[in-house]
Amino acid sequence: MRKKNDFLQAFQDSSQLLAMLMDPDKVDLSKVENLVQHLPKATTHLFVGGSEVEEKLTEELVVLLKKQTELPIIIFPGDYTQITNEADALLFLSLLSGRNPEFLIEQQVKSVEKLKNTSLEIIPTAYLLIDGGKETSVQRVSQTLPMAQENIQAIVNTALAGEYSGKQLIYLEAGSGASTKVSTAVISAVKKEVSIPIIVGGGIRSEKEIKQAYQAGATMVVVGTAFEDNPAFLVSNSASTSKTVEVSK
Ligand code: 1GP
Repeated sequence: MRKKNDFLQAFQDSSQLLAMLMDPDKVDLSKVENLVQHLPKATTHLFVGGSEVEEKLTEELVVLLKKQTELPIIIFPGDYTQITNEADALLFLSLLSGRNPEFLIEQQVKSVEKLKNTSLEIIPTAYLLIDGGKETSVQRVSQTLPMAQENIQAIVNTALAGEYSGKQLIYLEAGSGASTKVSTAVISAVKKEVSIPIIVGGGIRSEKEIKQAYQAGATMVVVGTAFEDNPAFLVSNSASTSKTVEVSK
């Protein structure tokens, strides 16, 4: 039995969702409890996934997280092997910014055997890689080029093509560790034209940047690297006395 639309519903119920992204390849499983204890208070969801993750690691992390938190866990897969029924929902991504059939449709076809009897809520998601100022792992693994931030019309048209194809969410991705995040100009231009909710991630490191993304039109912001480096990053932005928490490998 597939789950009801709790994840999508969250986008109707709130205009400011915040997901912390955990890459199973980077998280030290023995420190998950500590990691969960230091989640920013505003966190509404956990994303689990990475560009290249050894099979089974995702499931192990999800199972551990489930023991520590009731936050919904969403699979944000770099490839179909990361899909696990232990999570609550799956971003069913199509990399619409690129022209590599492997990430437009082939990975989706490969995932079908895992999904036929799944309990995961499956969310068709238009995934757009936007230039983050440096080569990111999404670019390297997908062998596609990001869209230029200046090419706003092409980004908007690609997002609209996603909406017209039935995607339920638009994900504007600058890439993990991006030096330039998706600009507010890009977010607001997409927001103006599309009617489905927008997720923004890549290179976002502070509360100020999270707020800017919401103000521009993102309904959900995803933070990975800043949280990996220091789970107390949101606190440390406002209180210089907070301690760094060691959690990664
Ligand atoms: C989620 O890939 C991003 O969309 C995460 O990026 O690691 O830079 O936060 P960061």
